[in-house]
Amino acid sequence: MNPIKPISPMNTLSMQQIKQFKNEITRFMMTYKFALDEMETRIEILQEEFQLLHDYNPIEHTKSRLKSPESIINKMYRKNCGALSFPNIRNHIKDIAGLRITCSFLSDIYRISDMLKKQTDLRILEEKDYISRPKPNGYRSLHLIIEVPVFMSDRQERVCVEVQIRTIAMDFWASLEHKIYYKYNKTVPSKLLDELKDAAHAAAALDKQMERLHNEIQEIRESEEEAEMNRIVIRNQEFPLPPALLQLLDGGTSGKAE
Ligand code: 0O2
Repeated sequence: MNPIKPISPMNTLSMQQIKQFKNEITRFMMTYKFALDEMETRIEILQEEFQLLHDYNPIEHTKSRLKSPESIINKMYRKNCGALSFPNIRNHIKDIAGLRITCSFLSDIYRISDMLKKQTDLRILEEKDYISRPKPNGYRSLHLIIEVPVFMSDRQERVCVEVQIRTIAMDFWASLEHKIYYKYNKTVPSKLLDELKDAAHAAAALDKQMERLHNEIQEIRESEEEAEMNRIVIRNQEFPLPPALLQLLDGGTSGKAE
């Protein structure tokens, strides 16, 4: 693709040039939209499969966004990325397509990340674990930069998507912090910064506590299921299954504790 020409005043560009430029940007952004669609479908499949097999959905909600051309250009300047060409933008800006996955529990974050890592046609280019190592301001999340294959009518492209995986508590904190950061135009009073740090610690403690409760509930559920396997209930009357009958079912393995 051609380098993006320095932008001259609009009235010096012909309609034809503007049209062509618009067309190129649309084609460029389109591949990122397709990559996001692809990732969202994969996440929906994982979600549905998990619900069917385990009667549990590890994902609370997902949200995707495409970075605006304006913020892409600003980031190119901010990071001193050199020429404003499409290949250069593609090389330097890895979060043009962003997908945020919000989970209920900490363990779900790593479970989802592992499921994505097992998909052999996805390439994990980068992983930042801000959960095991939170940012100094308290920010926590797991970030993956994933290269996704996108098949179009005349070509295949590998397109980067930034996937952020976090719990509801992490998301709550991050969206508030984001609002405060922009409200104060990035110069937040130190008292507020300290309070935000405290809130981040509280959110982390809540995540740990919820995880512990979740595990306890799972254990209770599993032991109830185990007990259910060995009895039948008819008209509120309980009949334990005779061991001899259980042995008949599959060569004597069913009913035995694993
Ligand atoms: P937006 O609008 O959410 O996309 P870089 O992406 O190169 O600027 P870095 O360090 O390479 O920075 O990327 P990193 O640390 O993986 O962070 C990228 C994204 O994570 C940010 O995107 C935010 O969405 C989120 N993030 C990172 N740190 C913080 C934080 O301290 N607070 C909050 N609320 N979010 C954070 P953008 O492009 O900044 O914004």
